[in-house]
Amino acid sequence: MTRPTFSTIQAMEILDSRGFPTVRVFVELSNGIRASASVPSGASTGENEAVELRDQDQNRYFGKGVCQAVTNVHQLIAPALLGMDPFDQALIDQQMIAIDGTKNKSKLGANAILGVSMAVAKAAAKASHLPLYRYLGGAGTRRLPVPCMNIVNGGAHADNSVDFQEFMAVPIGASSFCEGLRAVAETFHVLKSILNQRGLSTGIGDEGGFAPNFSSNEDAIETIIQAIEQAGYKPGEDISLALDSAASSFALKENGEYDLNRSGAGRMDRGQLIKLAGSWIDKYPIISWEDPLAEHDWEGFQQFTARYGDKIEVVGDDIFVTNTEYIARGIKEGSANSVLIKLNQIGTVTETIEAIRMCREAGWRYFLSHRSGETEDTFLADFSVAMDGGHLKSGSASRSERIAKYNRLLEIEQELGTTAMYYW
Ligand code: 2PG
Ligand code: MG
Repeated sequence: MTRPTFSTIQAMEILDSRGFPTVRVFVELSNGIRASASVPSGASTGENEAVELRDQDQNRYFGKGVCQAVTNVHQLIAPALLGMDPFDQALIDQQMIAIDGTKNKSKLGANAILGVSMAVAKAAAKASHLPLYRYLGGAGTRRLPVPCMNIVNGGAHADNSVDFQEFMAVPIGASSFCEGLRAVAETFHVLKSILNQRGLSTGIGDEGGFAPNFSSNEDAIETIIQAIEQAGYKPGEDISLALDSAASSFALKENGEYDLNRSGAGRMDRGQLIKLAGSWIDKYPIISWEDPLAEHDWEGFQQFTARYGDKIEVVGDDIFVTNTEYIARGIKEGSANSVLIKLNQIGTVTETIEAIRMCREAGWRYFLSHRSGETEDTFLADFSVAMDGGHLKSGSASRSERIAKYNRLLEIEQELGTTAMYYW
């Protein structure tokens, strides 16, 4: 077989799930195969994330346009890749990193680079006549992730009284992805009726979870536990809880304190915040806690992990930004025991795989994640299976850009049939 090359690489500006611009890339191979990929975008972003290039033209989308990133795909990336072999994912990604030449992809834009990187992988999978998860993961790929469903949204993802950003229901006791998804989707619906009965809002946040004004952060967690029970499941056995504090979003720049002002819990220092988290870990069936402290609070992360790392998964998101430089430091300092993995934090498929490799070698976990700004692209679903990660968050049982990933996982599970595996 003659190996195909790229015949065209094109990009365009589309809208993400929040109605803000993002990049979609189309790749066509010399054998006529076509693929496209769309880039997600975050709200609670880590300071060291790869740069999402935005036009800053206040006359368009409040400065959030991505025309420059699109132009960069056409003028700087496409000409350099046209003769290349689409199966050379690492080389293609390396080439884009070299053209960019900056440490944080600020010249081309991580949104431009990632769009191409993902579209290349999809085109190569099609050219191999393999599903994307099989192409990226190889012959042994058969494990479905546990869907950590973000059923209550707070923090930067909602306008409510909840300081912590995400409260996820985690179906650890299910026998399959499909049963796990059912358990947490049912919990989501029961939660809605409980909120209704209490006269609380059932409006949703950016990731499709409910975003009512609970009387406290603890009220949020207790209401979720009530929903799990009323849905007929046992908290801690069938369904556990995972939290993402996204603590960088309520950390005070001036003195490193934390301001839980949305719920009215007030200011606290690192020690008090760790103590508060600890009291929850003792009391509630929490299995995983992401960003319990802010991205600069390496010492706090270390203390938290030393205290609770044996009991729960301590996940670093903003602190590591899917970047091996920061993950290596975290491993050395014992800052966590798991890394949140977001493709657009680092900007290429290859570097994302590198981050995962580093976690595996250190005996750390890794947790695949969507962004608060998403599209209908289901790349993440295939990627999570390919990476054998076992943990995935893709929002709630609401909003099609979230459900698209869960639905794709249902398809993959069906395709894998009796060979499919599922466990936390
Ligand atoms: C997070 C993510 C995804 P955002 O903090 O983990 O849930 O949010 O995409 O806004 O950074
Ligand atoms: Mg996070």
